Amino acid sequence: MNSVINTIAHQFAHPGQIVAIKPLGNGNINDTFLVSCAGSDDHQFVLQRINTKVFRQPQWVMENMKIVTEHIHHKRQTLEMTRRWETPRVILTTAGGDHFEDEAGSFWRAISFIDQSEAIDRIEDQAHAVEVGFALGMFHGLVSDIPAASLRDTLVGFHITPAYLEQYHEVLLNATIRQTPEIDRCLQWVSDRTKFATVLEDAKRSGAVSLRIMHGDPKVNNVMIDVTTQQAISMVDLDTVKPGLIHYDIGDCLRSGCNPLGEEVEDWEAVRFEVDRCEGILQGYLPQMKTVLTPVDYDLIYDSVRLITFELGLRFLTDHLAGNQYFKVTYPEHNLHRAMVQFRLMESLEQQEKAVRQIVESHRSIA
Ligand code: GN1
Ligand code: MG
Repeated sequence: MNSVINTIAHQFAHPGQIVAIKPLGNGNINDTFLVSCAGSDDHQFVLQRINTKVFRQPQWVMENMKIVTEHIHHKRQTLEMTRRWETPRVILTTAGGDHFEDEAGSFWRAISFIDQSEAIDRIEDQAHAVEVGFALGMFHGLVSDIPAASLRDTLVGFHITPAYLEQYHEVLLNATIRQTPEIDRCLQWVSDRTKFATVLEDAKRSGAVSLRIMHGDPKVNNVMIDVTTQQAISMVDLDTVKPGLIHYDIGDCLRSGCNPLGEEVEDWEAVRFEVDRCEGILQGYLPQMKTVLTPVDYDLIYDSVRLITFELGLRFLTDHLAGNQYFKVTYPEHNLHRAMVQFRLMESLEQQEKAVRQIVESHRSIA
């Protein structure tokens, strides 16, 4: 066990002797560890080092997280539910703080691990798709009565596609770009869609849609699945919970869930947007949001998936061109390949626009 991390884990009020610490998940931004303790039912917790180059005000991340988890916790108790639903809780330090700052200035915090659950990277079957959609609907429903203005903007510009486009243009002006067929293809993918990039922000400006609380990162492996029942029991990774358009969340959940090959696949040309998965996710999501969603929200679902897929491709591409400053990489072209996977997924979605719109329509008529 790494002794530095072990010392840090001991700063948090843990329930028993710490017996193991292992890296957890494959996050692109923060460093995450699973800490196991002996002699207690609450035997595991999640320890994270927040990337403060990305989250400039990490204490705001904690503030938002506490408001949201406490709200969900109380509201959950008032709901008559026959199935399990859990919320991660912030674990305080032994001194009573919500984080620990080490000598190097790193910002550490701990949250509870959802017992008897697993995070699955890709959707395995239709039932799993429905569960992933259910989880996002449950989350959005539970936070729908928190006024957007009561949370901080912890990551300015996060999920505002035109802002990413501006950054991209700035990087293009300043970077020396090696023209390869792959880069050329990416540049083309972007330039063909610059007008489209404003679709959600235009809708916000015109008042057609408004700010709510968004999760910010509702990808498949942020939905915890009960190991016994295989039902979704929690939405985790609440770092990006902040005021925003939930359309980006709906889009992101579909972007992640309908790409069976995953974000890291090498053969980007094989990437497809899977319409059946989209049907499953919406079947899990929409019925729970019946009373929250407006007709305009339904109108924007197809565009939202297309937009967030474009946006993530653009973010990976920009980071590649800027020298990999934001997302963790394991080789120099990593972000370029990730960008190509997203752009190819977007293209595949575009080819199936009609089918996706039809699925949305069929649910709108039920609602
Ligand atoms: C980042 O670190 P992780 O994997 O939880 C990113 C998301 C992207 C995701 C793509 C704060 O999330 O926006 O969708 O990578 N988070 C941030 O895998 O930028
Ligand atoms: Mg995340």
